[in-house]
Amino acid sequence: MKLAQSLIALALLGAAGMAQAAGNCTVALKGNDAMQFDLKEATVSASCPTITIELTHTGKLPAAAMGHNVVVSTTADMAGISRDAVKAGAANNYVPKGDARVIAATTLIGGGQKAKITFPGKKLTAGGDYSFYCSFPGHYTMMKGKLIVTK
Ligand SMILES: [Cu+2]
Repeated sequence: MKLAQSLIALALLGAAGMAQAAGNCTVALKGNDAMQFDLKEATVSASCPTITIELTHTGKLPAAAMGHNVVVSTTADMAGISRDAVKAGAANNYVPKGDARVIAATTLIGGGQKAKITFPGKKLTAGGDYSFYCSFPGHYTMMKGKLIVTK
């Protein structure tokens, strides 16, 4: 009995240690037909080897009418990228091509679809001012959140 308890305690300690070492490396985000994300902020760690952002469109409208993506950039670059995104058009998922300001961006999806993007944590700096947002024309003013970056 005592041995079993010790083993469980050890297992729990091990799991907690691993979770801490991995940091917060995944963000799961939902977008809907009312032009809303379900999160206003998310936290990731710059020490993550890989950060994953998963977007689920929980609505029913097609991408042409209510398309959503997730773009990550500094908050300062958000408005400029969103402006250029309109010019890039749907064929480019409303993401300016080869734009160094874009840290990460998913494809554009419609209702019932999912998109996922991964990028190295080292592309972010702990304590920096970052945002995630949808760059579909007219969406970023409502569909945005703060990306908090820890060490
Ligand atoms: Cu959108």
